Amino acid sequence: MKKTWWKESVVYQIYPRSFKDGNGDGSGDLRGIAAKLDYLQWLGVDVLWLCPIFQSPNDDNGYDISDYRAIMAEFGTMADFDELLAQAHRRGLKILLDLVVNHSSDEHAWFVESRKSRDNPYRDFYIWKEGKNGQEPNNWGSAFGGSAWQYDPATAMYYLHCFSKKQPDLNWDNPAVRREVQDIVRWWLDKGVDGFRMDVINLISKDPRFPDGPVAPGKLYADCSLALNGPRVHEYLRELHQNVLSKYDIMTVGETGGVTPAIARDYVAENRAELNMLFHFEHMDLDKDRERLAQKPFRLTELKRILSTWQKDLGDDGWNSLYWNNHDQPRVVSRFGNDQEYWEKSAKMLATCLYLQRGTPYIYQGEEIGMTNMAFETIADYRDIGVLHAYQEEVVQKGRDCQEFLRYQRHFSRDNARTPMQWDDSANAGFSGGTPWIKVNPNYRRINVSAQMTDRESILHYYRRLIKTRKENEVILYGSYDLILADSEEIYAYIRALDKQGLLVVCNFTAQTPLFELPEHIRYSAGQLLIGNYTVTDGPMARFSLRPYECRAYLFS
Ligand code: TEU
Ligand code: CA
Repeated sequence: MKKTWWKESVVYQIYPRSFKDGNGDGSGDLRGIAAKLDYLQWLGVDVLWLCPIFQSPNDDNGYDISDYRAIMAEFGTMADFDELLAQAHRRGLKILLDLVVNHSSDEHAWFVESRKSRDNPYRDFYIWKEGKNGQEPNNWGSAFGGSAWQYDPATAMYYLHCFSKKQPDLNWDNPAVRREVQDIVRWWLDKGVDGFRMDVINLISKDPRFPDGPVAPGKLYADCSLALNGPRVHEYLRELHQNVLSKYDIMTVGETGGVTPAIARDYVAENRAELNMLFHFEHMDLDKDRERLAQKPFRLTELKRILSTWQKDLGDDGWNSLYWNNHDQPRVVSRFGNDQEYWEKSAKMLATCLYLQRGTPYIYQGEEIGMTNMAFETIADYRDIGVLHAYQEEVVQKGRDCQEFLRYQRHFSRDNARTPMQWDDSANAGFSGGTPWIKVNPNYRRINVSAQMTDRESILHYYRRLIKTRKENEVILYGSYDLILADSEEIYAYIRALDKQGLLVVCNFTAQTPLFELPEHIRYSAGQLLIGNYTVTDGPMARFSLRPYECRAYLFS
């Protein structure tokens, strides 16, 4: 397996709007990020992924871009960005930008032109279709609810938007669109950025027949995700790679829903020359019934099966991204851990379980201090377009019980991840001197960076230690992975091995005290505790009982 810097890096994801407000207007910004670079360097991460910072009307918080070469005014100026990049590089930190090119904003100059007339030179930058019998061209639905087609009276045709109607899908079948995207990517790489996270990148190629899709019970439309992994997606990614990406020493990670390990290989295998790695979502729907908007029971055996399959199948060719959290997901400690009595133990355990696997770790802002879900009380507290649209559709239109709806959103809403970063116990968690754009989690007095900085036993210090431990042990970076005790619903345990070095990782996902027993076929001579979340007095590594949410990693040879 080829060794590269991005396989040995730890990525830290920043949601700029909620990270740090530099000018007191209530919204995070680039100067705010720059002010926290020392902190990030101290933590030991290598790469910062910034969610979109480009000019945008913010229908979907920057995922609707109206100028790919300009900085969103609320976040600062291009000079602020140049300064941030220089300051980051000075500290050895790399910067990834979020490339959102499946769609643009409807306020982008291309779309403003495109909608003017049927023969506008930019008409084919987007996907326009005639209606069918006075209705939408097909039954595709938008990810945020309703049809994925919007009728535009100016030209009496419909345009496709797999997300909101302010996010029209670009037409990648048009070579001029692909050239524009290449130019944008080259422009930023020439500026010195270190790579891209590519938003819904496997949605860029639509089936030219635009066939109707299956409609789930109780729904009106087919999920637009049926258009993922379309017919020409690999051709387009290879073209982008060959013409632009391959000319720079950068990293790329695709956001790709609807991808199994078998499908993933075609995107990330080394000889494919497309992407370095991707985000799959197979472990994100484990406890979520998307169709019914309900919680479903979490089964550890399922989580293990999914993550282990990815570990195995992208073993020697391809590379995994390791994440529990991002700006679209609830907080992991509230989800697969325990944000009450075992908050600290379970946060450390979850980090250990994931970040000692093979792949590049992604830490989402606040995860390193165990930030939790937020109990928003009313619909007025929410900011996410996804929640607001769902509310209209489910509660207002379909008459669904409002409390039940809010209960679901308290578990799963994207706004759980978007509350301001908790820096200290001063007003607004030290995030902003103004009124934050979204409510601060009231638990900030207890959970914040400043308190954890001074406590060597904190989650924050544990993350720092874990990152350091990864870097010091080649077996964590490049060793093989084998799940053991696959049938346990309590313990997640696996073995990593490289040459003569072995690593045993044992994690208790419960508040109980299950007994761990090393399977007999595994031989070892001596074990040394590398990291763990409880004090361990030396004892056998082959058999011990675990305390609530305990984790241990033993190095052996
Ligand atoms: O998300 C793509 C995506 O598939 C989401 O709809 C995801 O399934 C959902 O948020 C989970 O609740 C990306 C971005 O990460 C997201 O923030 C954007 O809203 C979306 O693309 C459109 O750009
Ligand atoms: Ca600001």
